[in-house]
Amino acid sequence: MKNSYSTRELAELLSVNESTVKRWADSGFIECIKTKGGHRKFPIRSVLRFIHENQMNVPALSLAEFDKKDVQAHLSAGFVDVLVPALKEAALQGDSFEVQRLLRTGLISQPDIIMLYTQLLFPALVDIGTGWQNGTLRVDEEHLATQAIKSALFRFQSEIHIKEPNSLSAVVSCFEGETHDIAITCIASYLTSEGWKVYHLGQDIPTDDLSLFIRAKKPNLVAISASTINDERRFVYGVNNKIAAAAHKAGALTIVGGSHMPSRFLGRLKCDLLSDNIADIRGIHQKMTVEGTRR
Ligand code: B12
Repeated sequence: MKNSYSTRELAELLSVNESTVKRWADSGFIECIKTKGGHRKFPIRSVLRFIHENQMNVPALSLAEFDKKDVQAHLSAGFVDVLVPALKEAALQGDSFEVQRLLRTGLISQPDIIMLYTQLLFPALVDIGTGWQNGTLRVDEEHLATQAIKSALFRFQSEIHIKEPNSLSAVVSCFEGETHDIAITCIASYLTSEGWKVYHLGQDIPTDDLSLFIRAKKPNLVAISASTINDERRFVYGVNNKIAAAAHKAGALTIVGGSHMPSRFLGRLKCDLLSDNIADIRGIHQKMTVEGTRR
């Protein structure tokens, strides 16, 4: 994949006239830089954002570097799972730039961010976790892979199209003691792209501090992640009496997610939704934006 495109190259890539590309650039639809000689240059980041924003299908861009015909066919049909082995391998090598490149390649075939993370990133993580569990991967190898993925996700965010602010805000956080924060990082990525103001607090936030934060920011949504819960009583008490209470006072919806969350805690948590799938956030977003426009 190239780092930048000239006007002619971009016109060819998008199958439009050069004059169309120039018009888009001059109207600010697509970001470009001017060279000393006055020529327009389109950095790959701007090109990707433009394609994503306009939901364009540009198979040539994602497929260029994959020789194998079957991989190309899968990608052009939007099946990004063919990239999972490559992403896992790049993560295990600690190559966060390659992980980012694969996410970018995936985004072109699968512009739905939640689907992209679910089909491409999560299977690689689950595989890595299984390797650690059955002893084929050491802890240092697993940590290197996780760090590569987190760094890649951080940089990848700047390549995603961000919609206009929608005046909704969310606090996303791990429960006290929880260090698995990739799910909420992906949730933060999705909500940010949909125009939300997101306060992403990350791992292991003390319950009292989280409650104070919610009271101070008065968000519309509080999304908590908890998968490794050692003390169930403390968890239920913290969610019900501190977090959900603070969210309720702020008028926010509360969603608590994590592996086996619905089956393990159904009927025990005073929250609006228990979930084991980040795709549920899409439903919440749609519901809240529809309600917002009705008001
Ligand atoms: C990376 C990783 C780590 C990293 C985390 C780094 C980080 N910054 O996230 C490190 C190395 C720190 C780590 C530590 C540990 N880990 Co770990 N880890 C993993 C691994 C490989 C990937 C986790 C991940 O990101 N998965 C992908 C995400 C998307 O999955 P997820 O978090 O479960 O989210 C899904 C749902 O739960 C849900 N969801 C989660 N949160 C939310 C929130 C909302 C609002 C919603 C809507 C949905 C939602 O949506 C997602 C699916 O769509 C998994 C393997 C696996 N199978 O996942 C093990 C895994 C989760 N870890 C495990 C364990 C045991 C541990 C440790 C206890 C190990 C130890 N002995 O120290 C510690 C726990 C520390 C703690 N208290 O938190 C076990 C958990 C088993 C269990 N359920 O009890 C797993 C499954 C590995 C295994 N196969 O045994 N881990």
